[in-house]
Amino acid sequence: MPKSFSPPRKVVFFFPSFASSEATAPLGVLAVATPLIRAGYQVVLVDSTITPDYRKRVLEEVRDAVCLGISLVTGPMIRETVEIARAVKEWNPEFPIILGGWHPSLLPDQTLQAACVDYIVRGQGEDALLELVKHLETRSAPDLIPGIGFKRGGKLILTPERPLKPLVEMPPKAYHIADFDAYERGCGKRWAMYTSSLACPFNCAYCTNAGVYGRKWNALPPEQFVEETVDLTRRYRLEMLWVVDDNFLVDLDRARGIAEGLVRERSQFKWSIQATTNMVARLSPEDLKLLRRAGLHQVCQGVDSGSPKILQLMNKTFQDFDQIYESAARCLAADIRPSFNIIFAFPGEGAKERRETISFMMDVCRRFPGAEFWTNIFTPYPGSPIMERAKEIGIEVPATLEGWADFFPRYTTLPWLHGEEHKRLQVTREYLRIAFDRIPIAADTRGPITRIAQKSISLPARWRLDHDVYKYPVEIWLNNQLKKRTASSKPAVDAKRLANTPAEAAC
Ligand code: B12
Ligand code: SF4
Repeated sequence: MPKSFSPPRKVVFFFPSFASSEATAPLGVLAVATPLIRAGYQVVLVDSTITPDYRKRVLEEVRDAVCLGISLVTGPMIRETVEIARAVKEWNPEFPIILGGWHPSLLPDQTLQAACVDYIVRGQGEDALLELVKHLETRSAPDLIPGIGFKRGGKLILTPERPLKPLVEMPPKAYHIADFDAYERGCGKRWAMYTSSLACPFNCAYCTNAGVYGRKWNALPPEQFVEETVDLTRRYRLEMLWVVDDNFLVDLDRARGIAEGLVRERSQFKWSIQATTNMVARLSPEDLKLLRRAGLHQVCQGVDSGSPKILQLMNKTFQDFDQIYESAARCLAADIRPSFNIIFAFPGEGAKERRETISFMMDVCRRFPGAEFWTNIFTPYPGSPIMERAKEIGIEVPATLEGWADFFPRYTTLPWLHGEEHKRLQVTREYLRIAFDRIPIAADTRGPITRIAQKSISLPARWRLDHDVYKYPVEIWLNNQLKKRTASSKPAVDAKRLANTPAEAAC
């Protein structure tokens, strides 16, 4: 007897671009895809970074799908989120659109208020999305699905929070739905992200993490880390993994176990981690050498300010300057690159504190060649402790989903940092970029002449930073000319159409 044919049940995901050539597969989407695939759904991912005609692709793919899921963080990703959601609604106002990820998790009501959004998922999405998709198919009541939001009769309804699950109970991510060839064409490197722990025990004033994952750190055991990462890198021929854990080093024995396991397995890939400086400073030189032998090549650390006063205001008294210097020295001795982050213009930072930070950065870079700094201007994100003081510090909080698209210091300024002062800080940051080398993820496509020319302007840039002089910024003009020689815009590659994903594949 011929088998009866039922069309594949399909869920389409859209990942809006964050306008970076350093893109790789979006881990949030890969995470929520697995339970769907295991339940027999076909999953299609359209990532705008590697799909120039993303709008057309989404509109084609949704025609025979159950719903569209979009993953986003606060900021410019909202622009394409709204563009795509509106385009789908124009085609079919009844077609369900679900938003998940950090922004909807932190601002569920406001996100749901947008006319083009039907459902939001708060926090971990693996179980919630599967239950929601099943509800869409059966038309059962969504009220009993924890951790979601929906609309009924013009009213917004948020169901009770879904308790957080430890990472070890989560299924593996569906890496096979990602087109690593296309990401490699855009970035020049073949790499992926990997999560091995959730949450962070600290509570920095600008950080949103506690709002989504709480502060109870939990992690995968070393054996699972080793087995999964070795398999992943071999299966997809990846040269590098960025372990996106907030604080990889909370459990030192686990870190040692991972390093020993990778050495035993003769793993070939490089990896980088994020950890607080106090945790890094706890590692002995032997620990760091072992981690290096296991492929660790970079430790990203949020130093955030060179001013003790600002660190106090940031609630970062868990780290001190000795630990930062110690961390730089020990990492470099083991041939691991220490990458430090700085946040300028945190509320309370004045000219004196900014100078302190710049002098501190210069001192670290001079004493520890090879250490690098990445700087940002403070952005008050929803869900962070500082945001509770928004009114007091003069921040106008956007009232709509669309309003958050521009809520980003590159496009807006802060009440205490605007006009000439804002310009001056941007010029200072540019000089910091010129003064000391930083190694991005994307392949370095600079020719030898560009490299030598950039090196030669680093000396006057350092002089300017030492003397706080930024008038007539000729070096910046020169650097921009040099950058034009190697400039790459949003990668013009199209992801190959992903084959229908068989339910039993890979996860
Ligand atoms: C990797 C990463 C990036 C990468 C993204 C790469 C990529 N391809 O995704 C890059 C470097 C580009 C990036 C950029 C930025 N990032 Co970022 N990033 C992260 C990081 C470290 C990991 C995210 C991740 O993949 N986690 C692993 C996955 C599995 O977890 P998840 O994302 O939470 O996903 C779960 C749920 O959220 C949910 N979910 C996610 N998507 C979806 C979709 C649907 C449909 C559903 C139902 C559920 C769902 O289910 C998932 C599984 O449980 C987080 C910190 C963190 N600890 O998560 C910060 C973080 C997300 N980033 C943040 C920020 C602020 C930024 C920037 C704005 C920083 C900046 N100032 O430049 C930029 C955005 C730039 C832009 N143009 O928009 C904030 C977000 C704050 C906020 N309110 O949104 C975080 C939380 C860091 C922090 N502590 O402040 N980031
Ligand atoms: S240490 Fe990092 S992840 Fe932890 S609370 Fe502070 S900023 Fe957030």
